[in-house]
Amino acid sequence: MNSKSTNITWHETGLTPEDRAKRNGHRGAVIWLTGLSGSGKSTIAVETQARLFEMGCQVYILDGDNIRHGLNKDLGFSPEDREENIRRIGEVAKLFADAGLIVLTSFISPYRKDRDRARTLLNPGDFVEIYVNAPLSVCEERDPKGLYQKARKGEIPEFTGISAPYEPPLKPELEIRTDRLSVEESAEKILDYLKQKRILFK
Ligand code: ADX
Repeated sequence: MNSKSTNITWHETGLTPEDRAKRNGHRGAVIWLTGLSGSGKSTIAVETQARLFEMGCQVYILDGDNIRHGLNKDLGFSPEDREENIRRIGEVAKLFADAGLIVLTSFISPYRKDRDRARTLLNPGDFVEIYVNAPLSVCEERDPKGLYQKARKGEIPEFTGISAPYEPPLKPELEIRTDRLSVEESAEKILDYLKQKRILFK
């Protein structure tokens, strides 16, 4: 989206990311979970958040269904609306990361270009794309909200995986096969990555 405002300047605010990281024991970062509905994004986000919180980290979840009740309640599921959904979430996640938090985002985010754009908002290394991958048949079998069944009956138009596309990441930092790993193992994999990359260093 082009900027409408002119005559605006950027103000430094006196605290650096390093100041915050030193106090928190971790850098601010965006952990971007992408995958089909029912792939396990929210479940993994909740488990990972609990583990990080337990360790004393500043952590927060931005979740598709929740954000669509508020900030993004004016958006539907057309490609344009999904693009705007992800654009706003990218910006919000960036602000939270600037504030020093580890942000877990849980959105289908089906389009590669939209995820790539969110990545450009962060410093290299501070955006961790995680492909939460379970075969469509498994997601459909789980169908936690009964939406696949509705989509198959034609009651939900443009449903991801059924009548709207999902573009898997080409080079995600991590891939988690939720049909093979438990929720605990999945969260462990994320924590290991954060330690290995020194996002988490306490
Ligand atoms: S995204 O594609 O724009 O990233 P988002 O993650 O915010 O989607 O929202 C997805 C959630 O909205 C799904 O988990 C599901 O509960 C609900 N939903 C409702 N309609 C659709 C649809 N047409 N396609 C996908 N998800 C839908």
